[in-house]
Amino acid sequence: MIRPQFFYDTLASYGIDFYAGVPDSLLKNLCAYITDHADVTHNIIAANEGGAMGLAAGHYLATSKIPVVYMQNSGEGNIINPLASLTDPDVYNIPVLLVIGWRGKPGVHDEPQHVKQGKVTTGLLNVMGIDYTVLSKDEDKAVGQINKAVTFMQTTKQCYALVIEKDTFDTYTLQNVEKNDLTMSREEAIQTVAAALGDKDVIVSTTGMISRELFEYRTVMNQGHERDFLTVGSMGHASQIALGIALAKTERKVWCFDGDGASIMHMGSMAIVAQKAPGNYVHVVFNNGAHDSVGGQPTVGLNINLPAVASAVGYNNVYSVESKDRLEELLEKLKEIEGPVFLEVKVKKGNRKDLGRPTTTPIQNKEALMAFLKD
Ligand SMILES: Cc1ncc(C[n+]2csc(CCOP(=O)(O)OP(=O)(O)O)c2C)c(N)n1
Repeated sequence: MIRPQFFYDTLASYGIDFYAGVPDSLLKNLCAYITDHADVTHNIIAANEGGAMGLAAGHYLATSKIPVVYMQNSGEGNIINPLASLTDPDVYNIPVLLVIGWRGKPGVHDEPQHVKQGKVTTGLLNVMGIDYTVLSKDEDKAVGQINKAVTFMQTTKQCYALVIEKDTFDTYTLQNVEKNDLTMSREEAIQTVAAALGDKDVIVSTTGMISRELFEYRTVMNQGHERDFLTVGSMGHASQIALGIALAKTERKVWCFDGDGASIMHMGSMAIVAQKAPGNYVHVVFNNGAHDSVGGQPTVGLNINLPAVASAVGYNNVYSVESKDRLEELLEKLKEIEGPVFLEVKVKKGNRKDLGRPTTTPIQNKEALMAFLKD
C-alpha cells in the first residue's frame, strides 16, 4: 500500500502542492492527509469537481505550477466540460494531475450506482484524450509512475490521470476535525422527519448515508420503501428530482432529504426550486458540515447561512433547528405551511458502524415509487 504521506511528499518533491477536489471513499486516507497537511489556500474542497478544475486552472495560470484535482470517478461527469473546453490542448492546454478513485471497477463488487461509472472510467479518459495510468500499490513502482506523469505534464502541458483502485492508500485518520456542540445525530433527525410525514407524501433522498439511514428506518418500522426515491448516485440532483415530482403531482407533498455537501454541490438548483414555487415542496438539509459518507472531510456547510440563501432565492419559509424537540414542534407546524419550505437540521457527524445498504435494486425502487405515485 502507499502511505498518504509518501504520495504527498513525492508530489511535493516536484513542486506540486496545490490540491482541489471533492472527497471520495477510496481516497479517504489521502484526502484526510491532504486536509490535515495542506494549508487552507493549498487544499480547496470544492463545491463540485468541475469547480475544482477551475480552481486548478487558476492556480496554474497564477503560478505555472501543476495542480492536483482529486475526485471519485462519479465526478468525471462534472469535469468533462472543463476538460473539453478549458484544459484541453485545443483550448488553453493546462496541465492538471487528476487523481481519480475507481469505484465499480469491473470485477470488484460495488453498489449499483458505481457499476456503469466503473465500466466507463478509463474509456471516458480515452475519449477525452487524457493519458492515464492505474497507480501501483507498491511505493517503488508508484514513484516511477508519478515521475512519468509529471514529465509528461511538464513537456506537453496536458492533463494526466492517476486512477486509484480500492485499498491503494494506507490508513490515515483525519485529525483536523472541527468541534461543535451539535448533539442530534443525522439518523435521529431523519427518523424524526420521516415519522412526521403524511401517508401520501414522497421523499427524494440524497446520495450516501442519508438514503441508507432512511432505508433502514423503513425496514425497522416494517414499512415499504415505495414512498422514497433513493438518489444513490447523481450527487447534488435530489432537489431537482423532487421538484420534477412536485410540479407533476401538486396534490402530494414532496420532501427532499438533502445533505450539505450535496446541496452545495449544485446550489443553483435551490433558486430553481424557489422560483417554480411549488407549494407542496419541503427541502430538508441535514447539515453536519461534512462529506460524512466518504470520510468526514469538511464542507463549508456550517460556516454559511443556508436558510438565508434559501430565503434570498425565494423559498417561502425557511427554518433552522438543531434540537429534536424544536424539530418535532416545527414539523407539526409545517403541516399548515405553504411551500416551498427550506428546513436546515443541524446534526453531528458520524453514523452507526453497522448501518446497512438498500437491499432493493434501483429499478425495484423506481417501479415501486412510480406505482405509489399513480395511486
Ligand atoms: C459527483 C460525485 N462526487 C462525489 C461523490 C462521492 N460522495 C458520495 S456521498 C458524498 C458526501 C455527501 O456529503 P453530504 O451531502 O454532506 O452528506 P453526508 O454524507 O454528510 O450526510 C460524496 C462526496 C459522488 N457520489 N458523486
